[in-house]
Amino acid sequence: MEHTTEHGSLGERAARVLDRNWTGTSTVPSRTLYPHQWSWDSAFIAIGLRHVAPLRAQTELETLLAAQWGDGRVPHIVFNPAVPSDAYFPGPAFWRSATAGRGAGAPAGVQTSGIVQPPVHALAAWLVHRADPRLSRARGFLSRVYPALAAWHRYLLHRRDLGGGGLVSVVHPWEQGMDNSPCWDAPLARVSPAPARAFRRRDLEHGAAGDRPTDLDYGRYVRLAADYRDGGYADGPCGRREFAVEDPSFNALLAASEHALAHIARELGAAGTARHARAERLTAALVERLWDPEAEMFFCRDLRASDSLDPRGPDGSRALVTEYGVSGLIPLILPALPREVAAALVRTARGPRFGLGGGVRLAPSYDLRGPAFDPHRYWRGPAWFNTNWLLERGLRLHGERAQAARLRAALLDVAAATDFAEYVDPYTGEGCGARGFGWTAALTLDLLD
Ligand code: 2M8
Repeated sequence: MEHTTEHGSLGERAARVLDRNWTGTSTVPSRTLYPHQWSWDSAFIAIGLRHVAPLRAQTELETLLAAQWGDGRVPHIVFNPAVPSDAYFPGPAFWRSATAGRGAGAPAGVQTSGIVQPPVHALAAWLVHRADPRLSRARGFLSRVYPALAAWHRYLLHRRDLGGGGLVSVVHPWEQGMDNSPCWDAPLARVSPAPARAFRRRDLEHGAAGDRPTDLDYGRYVRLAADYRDGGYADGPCGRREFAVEDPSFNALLAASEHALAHIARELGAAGTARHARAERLTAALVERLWDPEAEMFFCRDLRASDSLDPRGPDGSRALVTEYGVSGLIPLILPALPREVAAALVRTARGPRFGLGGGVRLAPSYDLRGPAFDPHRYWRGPAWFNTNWLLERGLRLHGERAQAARLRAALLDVAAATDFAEYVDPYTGEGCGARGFGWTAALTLDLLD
């Protein structure tokens, strides 16, 4: 498809979206639905911004890291004080970071949430540096962000290895980022929802109810977040959570970012060897704990389901949630993935569940044949640009050039046709959710480069 219209080239249109979403220090995912700074959105946005505004890309990451907590966590939302506090739910009055998070070292000068999101930031920082190394060196960009990124990874690896097997657990579906994925249905079913009268959703003022999570989902999100907050956002043994899941995508992104931290360390004159080794250990732990060779898929591990099971016995596998979410394909981004695992994942991506071999425009967020598949409901089927961008990278990394090129072309076509939609129907490419969405525009710029 030709990407130039009377409104300018696709790259110019994408850059204009990022200009409109820029607040002066960071970029909002959407002016309407998400009017603050989101953690993994900012990482993807920086990856695109680096091509058109490298200084802004560096600032994007620096702003986020300035809100880091003393214990190393990078909060999933940094609230913009200029936006009315009830514009988004749950807002600053719900999270109460400065008070409830004091024990965990929440910063005093900025209001944030208390949960995290996938650690894409070191990967983003490295890519941002490489786009303009002269500017980066002149500003000391890497030497400023490196300690914060190292502390962030340390927090995840030391405070969040709740299963004790070398992988990080998420304690809320919002942490993993694919909020209402069917992968969470079983672990969430144990959580008693907060009553609907206890909160007021704001998302439905900007998005169609049929494209968003249900009220029951929200009740459970609110319950989990409120319990975590009321426990002072503590993670250690006394902070035992009702929901604790090891997720393939979250851990794969941590391993990819650990490789990126190794590159950053080397650029700064240190040895990166230990970090590469850690990334490889994470990759090995992913395969050992989450890979199912018969299914040819990575699955989530529900730590609470395994509580009653002997983790060494054959029943330990029952703790795997055998739903095919796109999260299970994301480890394809890892260079140290065993060759046969990578080949099997490519088969799954091309097969009938994800359709990349034919049948869909973009890979869905969930199994096309799964019982819970819904082509329009948020993370229960629609195709998203960040996950497809990661798959494109993974396919290229493992030598699947033609498949990657087809996916890249489809991403650009769909982004152009939907005015940078938040997510799309995987079959038709019809846009859903917000338009002028931050990471869709940013990753378009990255693919165009
Ligand atoms: C969505 O999540 C937020 C909560 O964090 C929401 O639904 O209000 C998810 O798609 C998440 O992955 C994304 O980072 C966020 C902002 O784009 O929106």
